Amino acid sequence: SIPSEQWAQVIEETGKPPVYKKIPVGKPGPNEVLVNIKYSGVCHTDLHAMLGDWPLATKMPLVGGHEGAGVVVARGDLVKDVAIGDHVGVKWINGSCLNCSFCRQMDEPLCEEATLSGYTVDGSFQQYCVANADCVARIPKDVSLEAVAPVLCAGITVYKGLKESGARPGQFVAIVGAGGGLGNMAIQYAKAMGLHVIAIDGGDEKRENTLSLGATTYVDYTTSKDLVADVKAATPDGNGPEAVILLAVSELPFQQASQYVRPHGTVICIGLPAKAYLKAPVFETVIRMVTIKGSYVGNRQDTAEAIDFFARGLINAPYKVVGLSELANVYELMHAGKVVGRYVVDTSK
Ligand code: 8ID
Ligand code: ZN
Repeated sequence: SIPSEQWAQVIEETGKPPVYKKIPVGKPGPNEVLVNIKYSGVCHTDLHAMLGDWPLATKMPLVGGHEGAGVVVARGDLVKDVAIGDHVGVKWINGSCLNCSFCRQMDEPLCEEATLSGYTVDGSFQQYCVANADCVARIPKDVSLEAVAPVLCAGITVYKGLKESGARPGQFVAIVGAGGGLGNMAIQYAKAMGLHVIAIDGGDEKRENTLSLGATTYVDYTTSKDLVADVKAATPDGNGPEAVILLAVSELPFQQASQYVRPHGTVICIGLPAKAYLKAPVFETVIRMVTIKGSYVGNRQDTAEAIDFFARGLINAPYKVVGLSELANVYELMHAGKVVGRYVVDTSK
């Protein structure tokens, strides 16, 4: 039976850590489901939301979280194709109108009516979460809920970014921020897609982590004397990688990438450092025919494909499980850049 109260992590003031407390369990609307969240990944986006980093207001008070994996326990009257007992994921796009010109072309992240889990609506850092039935991720029942949780944002986002880059099997991709949550997923998806990976991050722990996940080269941004030269030298002809996936939460790499991407290559911007700007010299961008573009989560088809890669056993990224009650500690570690891979919270603790 569904309780009337539940444990949650609630942000009551922007800039302050969340408060672990009991709140009422929500009720699903006609087109919504109620999901008993078992595990939720902790994304750097959740920390941005807490800190108020972006020019987009959150709801307040706010339950964060958008990598929630769980079991459907109730559904609204209009819900047909999600059953009670189904395993589903609450992802960043909680719902969208499904009828605007963006939704009609499978760009539901661009829908002006899109609701964002853990940002404009309460997310997965609670035991029971309400989500739009059309937008929950379908998770096969033989897939581990704790292991799949990070796929629901990190996995979908990097898989989409790699597709958007146009990089083909056999080519090279540089992953900037490769030791973080999105970065570890990106190494695994890139490998599964037949790409060679140049991992860029800082410190020896992330060197070991990224090389063990299958990167061919590691470039340490904290010690490299000439990062542009080092990245180019990691490709066979020295001309640089065909694609760069920018996941770092700092501005400098967004200004370096166009210098080491291969001519006619593509720079994909995904990381969202506060108040940052892209910068690239017009002359070199033109004569080297460089493409620079943004990539924002993924649509429902990308979601299904990203989960399918995982279900086939192609994606093995490390994660650490801690209790939901310990979320504030995870934010502190993440703020200090000390998280390797992903933290996943267990909502029962
Ligand atoms: O749809 C989207 N575009 C989307 C989806 C999900 C997440 C965007 N994001 C954004 C997040 O909001 C965040 O800004 O992607 C960014 C990365 O999220 P994350 O992977 O969850 O963060 P993390 O685990 O803290 O990893 C960041 C890594 O960047 C490295 C850090 O060492 C860390 O491993 N890094 C930094 I900070 N500066 C670097 C630099 N100069 C760097 N790596 C290389 N060079
Ligand atoms: Zn995220």
